[in-house]
Amino acid sequence: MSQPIVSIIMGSDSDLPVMQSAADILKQFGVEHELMVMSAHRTPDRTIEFAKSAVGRGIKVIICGAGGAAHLAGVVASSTTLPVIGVPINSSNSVSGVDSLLSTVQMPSGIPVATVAINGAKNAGILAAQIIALHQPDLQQKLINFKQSLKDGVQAANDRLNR
Ligand code: RP5
Repeated sequence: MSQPIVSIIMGSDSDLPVMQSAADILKQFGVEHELMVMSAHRTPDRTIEFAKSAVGRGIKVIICGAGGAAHLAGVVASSTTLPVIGVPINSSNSVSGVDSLLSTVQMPSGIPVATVAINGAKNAGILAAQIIALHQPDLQQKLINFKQSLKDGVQAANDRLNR
């Protein structure tokens, strides 16, 4: 297996059904990634250590998913200069995910987290790929093809409606 350049981390393995979508789309684009469970609350030292060592391990983008009082993305962003993408998760103990959304998106000035929609792990993966593609023309082409497929899907829907 090659060196991962995107880390996908989540607060609990109960977040995996949502976060798997980020891994799936990165796999589709051929972007090497790793999946890990760590928690801002249950394993705070491990989380800070992960964030501090990510650049040195060759990671380029970090995707963080968490539910409830979702502090994982913010804590990671506090300890790295890498782009951090936050996925608010509607977990079983969550208030429809709005608690996670606000906990992830409402960061203090100076410590940004690029927050996607509640359970928006697929978009997090796409955004990570778009960041990586800034320096990878072959990946850029895959993203162009992907966006074209979305456009084609809309055209196909219109063709079906007017058949
Ligand atoms: C959060 O609490 C996790 O990210 C998860 O979304 C939620 C519930 O975790 P578990 O109790 O299922 O481990 O920290």
